[in-house]
Amino acid sequence: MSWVHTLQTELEKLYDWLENNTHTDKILPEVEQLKENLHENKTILIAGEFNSGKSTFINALLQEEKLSVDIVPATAVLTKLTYGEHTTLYGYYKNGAKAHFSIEDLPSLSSEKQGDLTTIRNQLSYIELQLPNPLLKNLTIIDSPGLNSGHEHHEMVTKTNLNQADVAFWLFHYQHTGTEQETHNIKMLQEYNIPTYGIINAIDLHNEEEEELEDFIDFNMRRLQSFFTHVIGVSAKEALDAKINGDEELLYYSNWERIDTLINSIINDHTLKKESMYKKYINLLSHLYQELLQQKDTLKTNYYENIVENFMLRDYPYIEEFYVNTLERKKQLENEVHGLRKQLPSSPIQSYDYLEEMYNFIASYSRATKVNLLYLETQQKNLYLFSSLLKDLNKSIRKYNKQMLKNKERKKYIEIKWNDLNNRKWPEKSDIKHFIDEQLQYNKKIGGQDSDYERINSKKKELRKYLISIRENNNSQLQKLIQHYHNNLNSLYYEYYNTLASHISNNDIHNVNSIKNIEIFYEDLQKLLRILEIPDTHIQQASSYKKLENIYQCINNVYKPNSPLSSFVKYYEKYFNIQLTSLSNDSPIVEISQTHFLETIEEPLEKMDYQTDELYNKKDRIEKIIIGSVVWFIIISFWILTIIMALLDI
Ligand SMILES: Nc1nc2c(ncn2[C@@H]2O[C@H](COP(=O)(O)OP(=O)(O)OP(=O)(O)O)[C@@H](O)[C@H]2O)c(=O)[nH]1
Ligand SMILES: [Mg+2]
Repeated sequence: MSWVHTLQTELEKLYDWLENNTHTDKILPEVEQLKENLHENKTILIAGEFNSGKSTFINALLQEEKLSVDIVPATAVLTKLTYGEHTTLYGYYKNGAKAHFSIEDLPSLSSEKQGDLTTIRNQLSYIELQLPNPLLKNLTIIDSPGLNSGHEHHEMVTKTNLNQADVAFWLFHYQHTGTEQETHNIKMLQEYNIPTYGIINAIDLHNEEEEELEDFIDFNMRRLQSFFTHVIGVSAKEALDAKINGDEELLYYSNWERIDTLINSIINDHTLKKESMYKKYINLLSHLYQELLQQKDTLKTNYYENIVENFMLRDYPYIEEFYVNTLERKKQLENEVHGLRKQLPSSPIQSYDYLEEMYNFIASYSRATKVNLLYLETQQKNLYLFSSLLKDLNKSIRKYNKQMLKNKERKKYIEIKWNDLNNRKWPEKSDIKHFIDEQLQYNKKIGGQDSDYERINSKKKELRKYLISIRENNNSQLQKLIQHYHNNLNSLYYEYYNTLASHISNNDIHNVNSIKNIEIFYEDLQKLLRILEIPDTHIQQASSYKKLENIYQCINNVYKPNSPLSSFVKYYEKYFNIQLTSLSNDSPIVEISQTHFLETIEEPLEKMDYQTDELYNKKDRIEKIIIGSVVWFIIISFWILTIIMALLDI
């Protein structure tokens, strides 16, 4: 994996971390910038005090006069020169927006001139000038506003964009090299760890008769050796002229050859970009460290350590005991409620005994709780009355059933008789008459049974109403009992929370949230170190990484798992998470079955209606046939007798 890829992945991870992290996202733009830089050309920053010839120097590098040059502070905006097929101008606003500008706007955008674009210029972070210049294919050049121009925003612009550079040239003006202010600014550049070359410009102004140029350079070299390993004297102005006009001699005097060599060696240096990117990354870590250090201080770990220590010694033992007791009482109350709820009938009421049992169950609570005494009294009367009504009714049913049994037997007897009469060829009239009498008597008896049956049924209805009211009394009393325990449970919670609050809020409940912040910070740091654990010694040996590790260690000492702080948060969560059990008040709907209380009632019998007229008709028909047959027999016999007597001639 190439270092570019490795660093890219790391930066992305870091970016995500910063985005999700609650403590800081301040350096997010820096990470973004670095991600962009990673894929850009090597970048050379041309810095120096105002008027030292920076823009002229860049023009000489480009061999064309592209940038504004002036005797008064000219460059007002950091100008980034990159390669492009066509000359194009972009402006990057401080808020991150990017805009395209016409190339004609370059002078008024980049230099300190009053005009229409002044307001826009003040909003810009930097501008990018794309040029089809071959040098820019390999190198990006940044022209910066002079650092002591008197315009404070020039310095700001330069400082905020320093991290874009991989290497820097510090341009001194021949006539004032290494003033106090200048050395201060050079030091600032070096804080960014950017390799910097010292260039003394405008050596054309040197008077060889006064001092050898080489001696002058050597002198300054020694003076500035703490800052630069190389100090080169050049004349940018002469070099530019020479290049534009093809003047070899002038080019020689401008000493520009040294610059060309230096630029080539920078272009060909294959480790420069990597070194520079890692340095920037380490710088970024150092900024992150500063940020996190500040955050760590706001967490006031020592303060909370003391609070927790006090809590653990003074309040914790009491609260823990109270907590355990409350849990125990809660369980008892819940069991009671559970028991009561189980008593709510959920299946058909099976027997009178059941009602009595339920009454006794409720009554058993009378001592412990506020069972309504009026309920007990009324319910007892109700039960007594119900039981006597039930007895009476059952007695009537038995009597009715007994009568029913007799009637049924009678019915069977009459039916047999009827069949018998029907089967007879010659039923006696007296028998038929007798049958009619018996049937009449039977029907008379049955008429009384119908009214008995109705009476029993209406009594049954009454009893059912009674049963419902008893059941409802019981249920509502049970509900009251459940409510009573429910209230007890609620007051238990009140008591518990009040006691808890009085103990914990003395130390301030908000502390817990603050301690949770320490926890979050601790976990975030843990994640961060894991992200930074890349197998690159560049990072792990960097002091900024070590410093980050130190912050982690500091927090770890206070907030590791099972430390008093982390235990405090856990206890807090345990104590405050006893849940209120919600008890529903609805009772199951109960079917009331009567059959189990009462004797079975026989259905009343139908009246008998045998048609006896038929029997009489049958008897008449048979009599007529017999009489007819006898008459005919006599006639025929008489007739035959007459014939015989005539034949015999008697
Ligand atoms: N004699 C001489 N004059 C130079 C040289 N280089 C630049 N100058 C002049 O110095 C003045 C300032 O040059 P610039 O290139 O604008 O200087 P700068 O550092 O970009 O200035 P700011 O953008 O204002 O910070 C101009 O008048 C240039 O002509 C040089 O090598 N010799
Ligand atoms: Mg300039």
